[in-house]
Amino acid sequence: MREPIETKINPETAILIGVIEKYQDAAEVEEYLQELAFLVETAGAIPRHAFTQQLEHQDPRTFVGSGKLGEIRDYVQENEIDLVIFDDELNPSQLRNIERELKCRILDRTNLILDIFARRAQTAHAKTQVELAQYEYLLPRLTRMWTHLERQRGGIGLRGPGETEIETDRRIIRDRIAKLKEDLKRIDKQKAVQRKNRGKMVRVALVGYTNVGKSTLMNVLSKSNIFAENKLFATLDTTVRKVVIENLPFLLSDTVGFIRKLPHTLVESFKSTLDELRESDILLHVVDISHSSFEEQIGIVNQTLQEIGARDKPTYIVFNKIDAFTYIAREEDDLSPPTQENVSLGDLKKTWMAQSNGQCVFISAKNLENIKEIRSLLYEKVKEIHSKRYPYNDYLY
Ligand SMILES: Nc1nc2c(ncn2[C@@H]2O[C@H](COP(=O)(O)OP(=O)(O)OP(=O)(O)O)[C@@H](O)[C@H]2O)c(=O)[nH]1
Ligand SMILES: [Mg+2]
Repeated sequence: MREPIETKINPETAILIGVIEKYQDAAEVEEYLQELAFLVETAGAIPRHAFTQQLEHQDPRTFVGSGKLGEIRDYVQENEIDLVIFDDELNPSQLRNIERELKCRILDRTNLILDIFARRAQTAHAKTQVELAQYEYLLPRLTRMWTHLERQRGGIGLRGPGETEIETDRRIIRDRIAKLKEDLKRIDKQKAVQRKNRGKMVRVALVGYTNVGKSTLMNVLSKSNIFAENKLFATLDTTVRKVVIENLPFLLSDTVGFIRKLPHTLVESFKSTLDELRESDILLHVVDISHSSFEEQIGIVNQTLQEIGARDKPTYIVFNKIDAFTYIAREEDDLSPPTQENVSLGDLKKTWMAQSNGQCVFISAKNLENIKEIRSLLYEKVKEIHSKRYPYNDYLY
């Protein structure tokens, strides 16, 4: 039931919608919408405008209030917008109500992330995982009317499973989900065997928010050539490389990046990709220190690690992109309290070094700064585990 995908010549235009809830400040939501705009660009559309509304809570019927929705509808019509994208997961009835009102294609954050994953998936494994997540998302939302027409032309959110005759589709989709789950079980088993065959070598995994430079660092450390670019979710499949520092061999893996509100269906179906993290001995948590909300990103990664049961591993933070770090120095006579953007790299180093007992590094994977430091941290930590695991094998180092 998959239809061929047509590539459109003109990129689609999109507007973004966010709600500022009582406990949030506007700057935070602004930041979120910037991230959503980056996701939209990664998916191949052009973000034209963002609408926000301050509300006590998201509207249970239409996400934003009805006045705002009218405003959005006028904008969509006047500017011939193709897509309206909401910065949160909409439930099936919200989706229907909003579609009825706006009469154009609606995507939510989950759908958008699923679409990007679908484009990025290269291997049969990743494709199966994404397809499963897409069907799981689609099943309760099958009553949508717009996608049906628009699918014929292709476009964001329409790749992968589509909607045909709704009732028969439900059954077909349920069968398909069952089949994909079986396929995944089989692949998972193969993967588990592969991982077992790697023996007892110490395993280190790179984790972190998307686009922080994990693959770039992997390339530096393992002298390989993994795809890295300034887009979200450049990596979907785990890559494992053998790395040797001095005489000490270990396995290094590069994994899928995390993001705020990573769709639950994706986390579920990426279980075996995430097993790589669960089964590693050491995690290197890569952070983009040049990003204005890097601290929040650290929190999101830690929370995701917790959810997948990999929070108890020895974890070392690698602050990357120090070359791109900027801050606003304060005037000496400025007595207002310093904000986060007034903190210098030196101060950040002091804080984090103290907090982590000196067990973190500050590097630029791009400019090859402080690579020696990260290699010696790795050497020291891998050696500790290696010597426990192979107590008689001390000639290695
Ligand atoms: N300025 C600067 N840019 C960097 C550095 N390291 C990586 N980048 C850039 O950051 C972008 C993302 O790098 P990737 O290595 O693909 O990041 P990733 O964490 O693997 O991203 P995903 O696989 O999408 O989760 C690329 O454009 C890199 O060139 C660095 O030290 N400094
Ligand atoms: Mg990557």
